[in-house]
Amino acid sequence: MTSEPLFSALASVVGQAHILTDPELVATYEVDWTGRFRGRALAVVRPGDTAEVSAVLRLCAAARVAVVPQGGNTGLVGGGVPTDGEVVLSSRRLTSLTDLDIAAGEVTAGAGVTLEALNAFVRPHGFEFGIDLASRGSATVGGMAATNAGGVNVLRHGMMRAQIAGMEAVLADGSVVSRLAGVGKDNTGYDIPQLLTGSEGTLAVITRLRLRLVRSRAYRAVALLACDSLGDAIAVALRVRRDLPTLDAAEAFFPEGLDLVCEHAGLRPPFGASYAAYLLLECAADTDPAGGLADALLTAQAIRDSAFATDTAARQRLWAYRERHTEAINAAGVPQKLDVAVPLDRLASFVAAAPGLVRARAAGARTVIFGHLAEGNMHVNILGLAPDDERAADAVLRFVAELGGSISAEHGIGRAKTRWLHLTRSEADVAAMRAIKHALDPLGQLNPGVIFPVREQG
Ligand code: 2HG
Ligand code: ZN
Repeated sequence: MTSEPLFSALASVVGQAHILTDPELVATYEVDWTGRFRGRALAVVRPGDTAEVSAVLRLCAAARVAVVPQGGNTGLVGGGVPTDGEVVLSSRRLTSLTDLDIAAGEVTAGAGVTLEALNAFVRPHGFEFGIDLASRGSATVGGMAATNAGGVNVLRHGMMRAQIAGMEAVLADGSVVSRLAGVGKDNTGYDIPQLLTGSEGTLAVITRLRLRLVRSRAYRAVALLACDSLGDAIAVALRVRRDLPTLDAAEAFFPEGLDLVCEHAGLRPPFGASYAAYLLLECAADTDPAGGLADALLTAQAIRDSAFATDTAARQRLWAYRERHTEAINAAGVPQKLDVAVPLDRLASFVAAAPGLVRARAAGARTVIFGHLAEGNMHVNILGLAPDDERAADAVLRFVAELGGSISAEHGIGRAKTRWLHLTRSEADVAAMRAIKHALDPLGQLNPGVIFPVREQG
């Protein structure tokens, strides 16, 4: 059947300029940031407000064409790209920023507002957003809510879920659910915004968010520390966390990743020698936290070398060693990305064992690990594998499950991890999730193949 009637109905809703079918224009929406997940979209539709999103979903449901919601397309598990013939619903035009409430520290943002744009809007008023991540220039708040994004400040402010005071979203049949009106307490039944947070576009299309903000801190201090083992780095991080409520970030990386970053970005290594583990700490406060951070580290004998920074440029130079891992890895090849968490007391053994598990299944593969130490969340990136060779991934994820961890700590299940969902979610859990999916999207219109394998959907 021809798609022309659907295209012209969609064009009459969003305007001809905002339905893209030209393969050249559609191409960037069809592939994810890593280059691993690619598909074919029937069209890309860019609605300009909630009413248009609703009309688009109604038309697609009537035509039985599935819809893939997409924000900044910075996801890493293939959850925002089409497979074969879906309509991509892009949130890029949903960029309203309204109702900044200085007293409550809240703002209402369209789903397509980027993290950078949100911060630019609220910073002049003394606020910032509690989540920060390297893709801040492109990642949208709608995508961050749909995936319950984490980032580098989770230890202080929690994940995206904790920043959401309200939400407006459109269900698969076009109906609009909304809890944006800001009362601080509201126990009137199921909390739909929280249900939709982390649902990866499978239950609804998020259109607007009521977001909690945090107060900007005037001073920041960063320390990059070299340690002889991850165990030492964990001990230092836990101690600083206990002593300094100003601690904002505690990130870890290792020599393999540091070498790759330095080579890719043309950076000089931070220290004269190479060490087994690196720990990056950042404190933020209303008064200069540098002295307190240095004092807290003075007695930590496990630190072999250190670099400190307070001004913005010097802090960014230290952060670059951590933040540029993702791009450096991608420049080296198309990675398989495992985003896992294990209990902190098992983290060092996990990191020690993971590269061996990979090598045993793929002798030439290269494993690069880095991540968010406080949550035991490590990004295990495997380079040098054939795209469909998932034996190494399988071994690592099974090991994570044995250790009592999570097979996806922050990026989500997407299309990449559906076959392993059962490792850490029980049959009853998955059945309950399917029942929710079926109740809200009985035709399986939204993001088929994400979270649940496609055939078992609904
Ligand atoms: C980060 O922590 C992101 O920088 C990306 O979650 C992780 O590239 C990755 O594997
Ligand atoms: Zn991360």
